[in-house]
Amino acid sequence: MRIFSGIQPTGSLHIGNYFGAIKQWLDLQDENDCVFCIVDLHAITVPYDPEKLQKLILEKAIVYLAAGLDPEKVIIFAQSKVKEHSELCWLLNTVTPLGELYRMTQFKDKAKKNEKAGLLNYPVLMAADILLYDTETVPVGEDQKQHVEIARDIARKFNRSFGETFVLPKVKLPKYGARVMSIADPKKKMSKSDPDEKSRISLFDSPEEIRKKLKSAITDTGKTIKYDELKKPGISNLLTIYSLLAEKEIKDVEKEMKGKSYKAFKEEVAELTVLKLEPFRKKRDELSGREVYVREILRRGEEKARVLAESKMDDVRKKMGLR
Ligand code: AQP
Repeated sequence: MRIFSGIQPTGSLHIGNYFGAIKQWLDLQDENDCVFCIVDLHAITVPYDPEKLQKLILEKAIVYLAAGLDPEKVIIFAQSKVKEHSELCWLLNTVTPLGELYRMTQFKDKAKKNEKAGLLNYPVLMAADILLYDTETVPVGEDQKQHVEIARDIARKFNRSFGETFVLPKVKLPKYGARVMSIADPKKKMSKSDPDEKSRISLFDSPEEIRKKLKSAITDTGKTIKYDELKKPGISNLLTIYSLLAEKEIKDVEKEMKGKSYKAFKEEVAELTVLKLEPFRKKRDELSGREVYVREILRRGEEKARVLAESKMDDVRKKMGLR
């Protein structure tokens, strides 16, 4: 199966990105043809610092490798290096109804602060990323489900107008962890752009930072450690995080934590998080000193991706009467 997914080189990756996206990628990399992109063209749809962009791209490549993606098995590259993404985005714009773009939840949220055409177009570029590689499956977190669905609609519309060209992609969400919530406000999803640093656990937070953030995690006025998203969103989120890290069912974690105070439970979550994130930190430190090697992986990935993208675009241009 062809798999495609990506992460924006914005901010530092958190455990939500890991459980929503990267963990699924690790499970898929052995048996499938995987293309994992660092979507820098998406990252520039919100205000950003051009001076820092290349550094952030390299950092994300390091995260992919530190998490365990094997560059011998998967293609890793930066989106802007393969020009076909932008070209296909433009062509897909010609079949995409504007009304559907205005309905996208992420656009509505982000446009409050920054209403730009690039932000409205974000899902069309994402459709181009996915359709360019004949992708069958897109493993992402829940917030991206709507964007994969619109990519499928765009593919259908294009095929209807110009003849069978694109595979219709399907979204793949993890069974648990598709929407890890903020630990400072468990009604919002954990996000790298949240200005409150205490809202997320980043993959490379130090043990002290992890302990401090979890100590101040929002719970409720009750006493029982029980999963109930509506009445106990904070505790439910912490139970989810613990169960994902421990690879245990939530009901088993509830039993294990029965009778403990919220304070003691938060300490347990913190210690397990420190333990489980330690290998990431070690691998990242090791890879940070091997910049040339990481750049070479991106370069090789880019070459492989370009071969696939060029061949697809030949077909698309022909179908559209552009050659
Ligand atoms: N809280 C989350 N729980 C589960 N999955 C999540 N993802 C993001 N947040 C959570 C998934 O991570 C992948 C990469 O996300 P992205 O870089 O495209 O940006 P995003 O979805 O917008 O993630 P952030 O962290 O909220 O970044 P900002 O703040 O920059 O917008 C996607 O598969 C996403 O579903």
